[in-house]
Amino acid sequence: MTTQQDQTIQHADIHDVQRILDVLEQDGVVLVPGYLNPEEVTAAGAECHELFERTPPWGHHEEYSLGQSVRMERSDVDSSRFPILAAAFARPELEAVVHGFFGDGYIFSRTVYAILDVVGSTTRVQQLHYDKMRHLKSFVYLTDVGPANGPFHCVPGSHLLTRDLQRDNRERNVVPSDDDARVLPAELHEHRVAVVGSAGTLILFDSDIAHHAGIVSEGQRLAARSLSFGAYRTQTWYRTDGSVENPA
Ligand SMILES: O=C(O)CCC(=O)C(=O)O
Repeated sequence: MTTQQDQTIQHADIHDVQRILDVLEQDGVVLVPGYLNPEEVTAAGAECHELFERTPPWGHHEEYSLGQSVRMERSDVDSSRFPILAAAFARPELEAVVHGFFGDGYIFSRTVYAILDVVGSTTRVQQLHYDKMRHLKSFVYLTDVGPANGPFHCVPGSHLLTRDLQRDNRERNVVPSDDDARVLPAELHEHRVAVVGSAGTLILFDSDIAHHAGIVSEGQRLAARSLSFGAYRTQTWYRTDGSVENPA
């Protein structure tokens, strides 16, 4: 069973950094309605389509069954051609959140994705999971997202459980496998919340939260997201078999 978020996902203003940090610590997810205004939403949407259709050399098409996903490093983004996307993930208020979340040495909005999900889009992240390498995700809806067009789902509070599950690994710089990151107590499925919101809404979430990508049954969902990390991301990380997962 899935519930709508009305009572479950807390809202905050992007300038209220302390409240955002408090809610992230407690719930692992917070919603910032109106992060982009309607003009910015329209312009960001057009920039995403430009990325899909005339992909610059620094953009990488991700494997996607249907729909689109283009990944890029923010430092590569040509801000004269993609001004709104470049600015959306570089805002000082957002950086203040990332700094408060990770402390010194944080890596701000390093990687950015533009994503179009349509009926029939399938990806592995549609299964309930947490992310192998912890990060803070800034996820902006660029279309209105209701129950049918692929709302992000998560289980508020579950980041505390997975943080515990990964404590030993993290002390040893070990990342779990994709399969390990899908081993979750069955009851979590019952507590998933569908995060609906209007275009321009920002969802900030701790990637330790149990979550899955939206599944579109009608219409489509356009979105963009950035990933921010703590200083640990510059260290070398290993798979459980001892091979290097992320070179420093
Ligand atoms: O596309 C979504 O709804 C969110 C997917 C995502 O960020 C993830 O699975 O890590």
